[in-house]
Amino acid sequence: MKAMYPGSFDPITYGHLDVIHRALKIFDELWVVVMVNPKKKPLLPLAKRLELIKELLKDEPRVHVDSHNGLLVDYAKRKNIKTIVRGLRAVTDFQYELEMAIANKHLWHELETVFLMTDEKYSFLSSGLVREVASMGGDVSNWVPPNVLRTLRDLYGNGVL
Ligand code: COD
Repeated sequence: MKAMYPGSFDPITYGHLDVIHRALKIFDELWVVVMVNPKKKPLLPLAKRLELIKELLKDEPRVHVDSHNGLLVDYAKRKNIKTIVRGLRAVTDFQYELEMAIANKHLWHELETVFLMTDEKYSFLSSGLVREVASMGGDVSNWVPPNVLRTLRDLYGNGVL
């Protein structure tokens, strides 16, 4: 069975990677899709986010990394993927995730959203936190993989290492 894990991944964190590896225990194939989120102005360009994720998942033949500009359901329909994987960290995620899941279901009734609980050790971790701490020179090396760290270092200087 195939599933899709959509997100902004700006940048990808160990929290995202944990969701991906756990999703692979449930699904045979996973499409990790970097979406253009009209509500968010990204730190990293789409091409960079894609490159980082492809690098990280290059040895995982069951993962396909792609991008999409437009409605999530249009991508899902085109690829005939009927399951979306999302991560849940805290109650603060719930309202947003619920709205998205219901809206997507309205747009394509065959679509189901499956939620994976965050691993306890990543429950505080978000791309936004990484961006904020890195931009102020804080150490994010426990939160993002080395290729992301290098990208942030190039952007903000050596303080993040
Ligand atoms: N532990 C577990 N899960 C995590 C963690 C963590 N530490 N960090 C993030 N996650 C989860 C998030 O909860 C989310 O489920 C997923 O990983 C991706 O997170 P982000 O922040 O990278 O991505 P989002 O939330 O910005 O993605 C939103 C979309 C881009 C998917 C959405 O805006 C979208 O679908 N846009 C396309 C247009 C569209 O179809 N809109 C209508 C939707 S109803």
